[in-house]
Amino acid sequence: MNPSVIPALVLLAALVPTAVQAKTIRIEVDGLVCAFCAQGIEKKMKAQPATDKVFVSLEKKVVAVSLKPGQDIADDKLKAEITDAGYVVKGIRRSDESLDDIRKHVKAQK
Ligand SMILES: [Cu+2]
Repeated sequence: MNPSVIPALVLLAALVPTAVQAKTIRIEVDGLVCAFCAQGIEKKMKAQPATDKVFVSLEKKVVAVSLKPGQDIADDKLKAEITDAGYVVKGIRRSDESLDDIRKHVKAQK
């Protein structure tokens, strides 16, 4: 191997895990109508081993979960948990934003 490419490879190896690992999952949920819905879904998300913290916006129908370092929850698992509780998952998006940032953005969104 050409020695000049080694620093580039080392850099790439250092960047890849942080690029892949999401900090938070933002889920758009249909059917959240009252505080009991919000509470129930928060409880379900908190019961996941990879969950650090949960934020639920009843008004914007958004559930956001911050993940423990190096951990994740599969989309299928999220969908199953939310569907079983009687709600409809409209979208799942992973993000590098903190839960606080998502909370701010959701509250500001029209
Ligand atoms: Cu409800």
